Amino acid sequence: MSQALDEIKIGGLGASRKRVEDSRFIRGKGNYTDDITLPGMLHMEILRSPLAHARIKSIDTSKAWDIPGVHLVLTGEMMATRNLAWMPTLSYDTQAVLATDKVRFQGQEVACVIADDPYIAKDACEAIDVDYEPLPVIVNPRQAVADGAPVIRDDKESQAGNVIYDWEVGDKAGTDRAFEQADLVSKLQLHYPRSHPSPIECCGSIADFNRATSKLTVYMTTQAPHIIRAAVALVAELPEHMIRIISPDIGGGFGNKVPVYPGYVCSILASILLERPVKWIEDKSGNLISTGFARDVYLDGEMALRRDGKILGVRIHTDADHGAFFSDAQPSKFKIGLMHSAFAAYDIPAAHLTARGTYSNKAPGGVAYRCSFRVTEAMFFQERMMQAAADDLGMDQATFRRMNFVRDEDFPHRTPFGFLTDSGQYAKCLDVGLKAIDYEEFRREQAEARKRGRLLGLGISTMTEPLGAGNSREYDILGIKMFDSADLKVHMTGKAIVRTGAKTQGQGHETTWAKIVSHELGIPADDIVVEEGDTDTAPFGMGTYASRSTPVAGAAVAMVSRKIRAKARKLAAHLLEVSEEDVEWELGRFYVRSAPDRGVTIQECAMAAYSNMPDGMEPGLENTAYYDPPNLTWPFAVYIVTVEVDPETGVWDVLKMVAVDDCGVRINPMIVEGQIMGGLTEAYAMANMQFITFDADGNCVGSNYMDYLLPSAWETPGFELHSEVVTPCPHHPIGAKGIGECAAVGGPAAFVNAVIDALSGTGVRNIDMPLLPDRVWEAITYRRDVSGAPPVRSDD
Ligand code: MCN
Ligand code: CUN
Repeated sequence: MSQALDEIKIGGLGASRKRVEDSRFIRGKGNYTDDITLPGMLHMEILRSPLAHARIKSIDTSKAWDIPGVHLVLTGEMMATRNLAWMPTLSYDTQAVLATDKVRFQGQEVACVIADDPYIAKDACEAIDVDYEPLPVIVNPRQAVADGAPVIRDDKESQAGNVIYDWEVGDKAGTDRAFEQADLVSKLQLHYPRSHPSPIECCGSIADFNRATSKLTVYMTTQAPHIIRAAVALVAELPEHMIRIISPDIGGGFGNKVPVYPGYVCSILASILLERPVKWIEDKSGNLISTGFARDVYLDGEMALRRDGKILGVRIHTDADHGAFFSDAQPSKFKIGLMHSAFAAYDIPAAHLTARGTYSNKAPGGVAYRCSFRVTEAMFFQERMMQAAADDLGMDQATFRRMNFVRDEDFPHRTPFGFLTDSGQYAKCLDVGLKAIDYEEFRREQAEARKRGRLLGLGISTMTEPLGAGNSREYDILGIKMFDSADLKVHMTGKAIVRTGAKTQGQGHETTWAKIVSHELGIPADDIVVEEGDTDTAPFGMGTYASRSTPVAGAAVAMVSRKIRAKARKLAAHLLEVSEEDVEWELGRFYVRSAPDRGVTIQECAMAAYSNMPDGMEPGLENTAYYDPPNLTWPFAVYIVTVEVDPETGVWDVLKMVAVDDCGVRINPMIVEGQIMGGLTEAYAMANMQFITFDADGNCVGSNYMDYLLPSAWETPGFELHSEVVTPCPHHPIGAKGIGECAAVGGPAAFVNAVIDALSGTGVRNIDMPLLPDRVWEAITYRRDVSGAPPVRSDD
């Protein structure tokens, strides 16, 4: 008779366990970087450039030094004496820590002051006198490659112009042939604007160098503490074992906290020089103008079509504006991230993508923000192109997608750009979505409304996202292979601690990793504590971004649990006095095959590991697993939205939105739903209201929260979520696929497609995001596409 535990009751897989971390967050008891105070701690503030491009003629810091309470004023010149004026980026470029020769974007770090408190430091920054000689400014790729364009990176000897890379992937000849055979070629051009993750907590660090022990401890807001440790070791030439990076609670990352920022480096150098802890907490505008910008890509594509709707081939050209420094974190093999995941869900014989990256006088930008290395742009373009092609063919949007989907029986499927997708039920997800939105009925209503001058629209977007880099064969950052790890220690009373190389920033790892251990070992989730983010205690890992935690670190948690179970089995055999082969496992308990009533619990095995192990067995019940996934995981989703556009004002409202997400096995359904809701909210904000761009002088327009709007519950529409389609990942130990970014990746195109659909018949093919009322109004009134590409007029 089975005495197995009820997995849902103990909080294992499938249980909608409340997030354990929330009990401290909602009580205001979180421990964020800014909550930490160390004895003798000083405070650092940064002076930023008001100009986008200018030669620095001189910097006079004498008045700042004279202010009582100032301990140190750092400039680029001083950094240069220690070879720290420049630092390497995660994409094999260099970035100025503090400007020496020129400033290259508005908001660039020019000097730092370290003082008794942040107010003195701020005042002292204002007392620094910088003499700038303005230079011509570049704010888009067209200007970057124009004849006579100023060379932004004249610091690099090998850099002749402003092009960072020219890159291509796919089958050029095959694609050319597809276009020759096409009955119809559909074209689309658009700009995916800059967007900013804007986590509630800004970036910051507290560096604490102890001369007596030579140990450097840095508390910092980073999504990838081990990469930072390696970077500090290499840049500051400190021994790696003497560096401890602690990433405490993080108030949202969303990609903003992946890069290495000058503020971190300056606080570290200041602490080494002053031998005191130095705290730097970025202010909101500093965060918004200088860190972690995403997107800024011009996409120009065309699709070769057969009259019956079959897609024969796709060509895409991308121009990415990276700002002044190429500082994205992305796998080194792929210059434009995973942009070539575009069209992975569709069965397309041939495709070719060319990509060019250029410098501009804007803050470093590119990869970060809920995107798995530019998948956001890829899926956005894909679904906007699908809509345009269906319209050009005069075909129904749903039918056109369904007929081109990779079919369930065709997995594993090689995408036209070379990825291997392994599972999914695309048509089924679409059907669930169409039913939920009541597709046929809406189309009828839409036609009726049109007769009365009302503009209703429906937008479909699908996305399949490659989540979980590595495998290590293909994916590395700066040569460091992408795998992850988990370390599990079961104490003698059967309670446990699990640590991983990932770093939660709000995703709920403290809740979900415990559930995986529960699922594998039957230890109740409440008996397991999860810890991440301390490089002295956590096993080496590449951190949390690209929704890689569940696919990689989560898999490592399952694998280390299985190692523990294998040892516990030996202990059980010893306790039950039978041979190991006679021992069976059920959740939480080993028993004798021939006598199921005779058993021992996992907790009894744990006690034996410390008190009664068999002769010759190593004591203890602990282990570590490194997991190198065989493939990425490929979640799929369908998002459908209906809108009404007011033709008089261009204002549009969401009528209904449905989301069908298939992320394989859901570890914690409630957390998955939270991730989807959050992602859809961000998608809505990007599509509807978030405006941050640049004028011709390189001034950052929209660099405040009056223009760059963070949606609250008030303006966010309701979302209807569907979870009935579950296609387990064939290679993940528990069948899970990533989910953290899906809705933000696939969501934006659904909104834009809906608004464009509402305008059908006007000839408008594209309005660049955000779809602000004036842009929609302009499109309706003048029956023309509306571009949002910079430069904008500064009074916009
Ligand atoms: N999960 C699950 N079942 C699945 C998949 C995931 O229960 N089949 C759970 C996971 O165990 C985890 C959460 O959902 O608790 C997200 O998992 P995953 O998809 O693995 O993503 P990561 O944990 O790697 O999170 C990264 C992802 C990224 S890249 C961005 S950007 C983003 C996002 O998560 N930043 C966030 N969501 C965020 N949510 C919050 N609150 N804060 C951020 O900064
Ligand atoms: Cu691209 S933002 Mo998330 O991968 O940290």
